[in-house]
Amino acid sequence: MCAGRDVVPAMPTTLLCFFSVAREGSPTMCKLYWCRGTAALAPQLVLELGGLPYEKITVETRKGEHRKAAYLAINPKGFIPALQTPEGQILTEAAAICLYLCERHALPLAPAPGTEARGPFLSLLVFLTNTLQTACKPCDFPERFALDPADAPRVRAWAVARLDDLWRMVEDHLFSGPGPFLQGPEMTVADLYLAMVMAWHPRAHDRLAELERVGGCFEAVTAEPTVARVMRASGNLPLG
Ligand SMILES: N[C@@H](CCC(=O)N[C@@H](CS)C(=O)NCC(=O)O)C(=O)O
Repeated sequence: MCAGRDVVPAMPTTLLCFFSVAREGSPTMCKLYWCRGTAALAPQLVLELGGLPYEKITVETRKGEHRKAAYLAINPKGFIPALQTPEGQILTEAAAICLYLCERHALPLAPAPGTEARGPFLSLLVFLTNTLQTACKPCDFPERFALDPADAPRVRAWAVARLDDLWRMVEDHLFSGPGPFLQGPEMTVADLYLAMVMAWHPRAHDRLAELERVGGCFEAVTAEPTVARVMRASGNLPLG
């Protein structure tokens, strides 16, 4: 069940804007199944930075709408986000949706296949989604990872410590080039991912202050006006 629908017009951006503008209801428009504070933010940022018109369909996880039949018919895994392409295909997995949009619309938010930067970019993005993003869940829902509900606080403490180790790994090993972004002066989907996942950190302020390169990257990503607007609107900025 979708709580709300709004059609998001193509946004002019300081960075990119290559697309023919589709009208409301146009068959060229994607649908993004979205909820505030979720991994839907990354594909939303790609859509917005690309100036792509899309229909945003809100699925309220707090009301359990992601587990109801209407949404399970879209994504049987019951996770947000999902993207319906203009042809009607349903895509899931936030990072895959981001890559799909970049490829389909030749967005300069990812090094092109065949370039030297492409392999390291894929390694970064898969680490961020597969390891860092996944490590956030036991911080947010420790009870799901505890056999005994009484253990949830200890599971959470362990999960936050693990998250901190992973962020230290990003700081010490994953940046290449002069910054401010992970691969140098060009912002990619991996940087959007870094900002999204950091914004979920229960002690983001502290981490950003102590991790110089991560902090610089977060600042550069969120200084981009389209990113700042979207993150503010979805409650990811200012950091809590
Ligand atoms: N691997 C999936 C994970 C998606 C995911 O876990 N989404 C969360 C919101 S960030 C969700 O739907 N949570 C609902 C739940 O776990 O019940 C992706 O990256 O798209």
